[in-house]
Amino acid sequence: MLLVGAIALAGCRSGEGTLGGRTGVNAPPSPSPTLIAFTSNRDGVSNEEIYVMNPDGTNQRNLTKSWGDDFAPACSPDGTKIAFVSDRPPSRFHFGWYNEALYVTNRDGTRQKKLADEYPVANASWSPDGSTIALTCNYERYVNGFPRRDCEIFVMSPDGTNQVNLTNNGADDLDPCWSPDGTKIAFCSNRDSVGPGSDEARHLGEAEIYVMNADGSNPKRLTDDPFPDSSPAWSPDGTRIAFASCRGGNTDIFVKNADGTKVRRLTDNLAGDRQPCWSPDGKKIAFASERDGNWEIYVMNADGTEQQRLTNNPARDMSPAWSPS
Ligand SMILES: [Ca+2]
Ligand SMILES: [Ca+2]
Ligand SMILES: [Ca+2]
Ligand SMILES: [Ca+2]
Repeated sequence: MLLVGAIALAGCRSGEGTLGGRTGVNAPPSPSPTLIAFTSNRDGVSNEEIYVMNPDGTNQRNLTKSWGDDFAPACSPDGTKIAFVSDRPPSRFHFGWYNEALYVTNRDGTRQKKLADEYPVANASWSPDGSTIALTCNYERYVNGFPRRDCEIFVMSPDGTNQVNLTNNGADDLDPCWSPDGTKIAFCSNRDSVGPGSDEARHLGEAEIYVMNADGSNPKRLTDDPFPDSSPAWSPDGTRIAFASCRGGNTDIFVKNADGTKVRRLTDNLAGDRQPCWSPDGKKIAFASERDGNWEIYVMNADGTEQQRLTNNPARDMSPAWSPS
């Protein structure tokens, strides 16, 4: 699939398996007009699609139905659109690959439209007022005359114009997530563990969570531990940031106050648990877990209780994105 986002998806280098048992099955959450978008390859092993479902796991349906891989959904703040990444042709052809491009679709799958393919895209996040999209690009720069790629966070208008590189350094910067007040962007980077050294060094670097102003200024590190931290997700009330971390020996979901204090572990099992995503009311967190032997979408209360599975099939179901309406 994609090369970008490698540090976020690389997981722990040891100790992560699929040995955890299933969590108890509890009553499903109450029906809600919101939906959860996610990625699944259930309709073809090598072909990812964007799906949506009700927050209780019912009515799962394929929105994209394209020949390429479609992944990394991000819901617009008004709930009408879903941005996603796709490598379907036609896209910019570069170094023997079609660039993964950023697309947008209505939430019913109609009007799928390409927004940006200047660089391969990994994922995106809408600003709370819907005026800007932040995205992870696999940026290409030339060092000593040779091309070298690293992840950068760009912002752009929702029509794909006015692209600005906010990070612009030789380390990987990815997984942007806007603060609910729109003034800040949380992201993941290995900038403090490795510099613009070899590609091997960069991808083995220890990713941490950072927060910067929405114009890219004043980046501050939120986590500081020797294990990869990734996928920051800002709570709707702005007080907390959920993220995935390998600090427990395998990937689990943690939450920290947005000022960096008081870390708390929400999942605790031997399998991978990743990609936290808050419900619009802040009461629940959806996430991807491999605890039943393959990736499924789960949901839990924001304190980690009542973990329950929403998808149930042998395919890979990941990248939940909860639409605000
Ligand atoms: Ca597809
Ligand atoms: Ca960078
Ligand atoms: Ca785990
Ligand atoms: Ca599955």
